[in-house]
Amino acid sequence: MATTRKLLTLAMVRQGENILLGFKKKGFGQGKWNGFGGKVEMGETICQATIRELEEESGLIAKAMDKVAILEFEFLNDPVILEVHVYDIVKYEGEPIESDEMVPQWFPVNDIPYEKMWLDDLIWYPEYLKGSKFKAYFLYEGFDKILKHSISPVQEL
Ligand code: 6OG
Repeated sequence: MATTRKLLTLAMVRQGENILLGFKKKGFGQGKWNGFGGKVEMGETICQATIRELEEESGLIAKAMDKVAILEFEFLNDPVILEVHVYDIVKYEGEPIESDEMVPQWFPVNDIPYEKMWLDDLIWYPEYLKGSKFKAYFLYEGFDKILKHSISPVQEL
């Protein structure tokens, strides 16, 4: 089966012991808490898409960011591979505001609502929270079961 790749972004906003998550009101991942992001559009760099999506979904304007991970998602019997570029937002301006897509809320890092998040988050968030850089791969069957995964630390992304 020929595969196609879709490039997506995911912005993580952390302030000390708290992390900002958005409750997805519609679209892919509806009903789940997640970081802020979406598809990279034609003519746009991954960085530009990360900044645009963060502002559209949370109202925050990224001023400095650091790429921390590349996540690859494959779904059984689906030729589309999602390649998600994850950025830690090191500096930003503005205050979180609700958008059409997301309701932002701060959570203590030791009380992340994993039961209402993608299953993969339980696997890679601890690495992110430790400050590691990594690449990870997940094979899903449907949206609620991970058949296979791997995660490996990297020096640079
Ligand atoms: P739109 O399609 O709404 O962007 N995303 C995932 N995030 C996590 N944590 N796990 C997954 O497992 C994900 N699949 C996609 C990428 C979708 C947003 O959701 C992220 C984007 O930030 C399957 O434009």
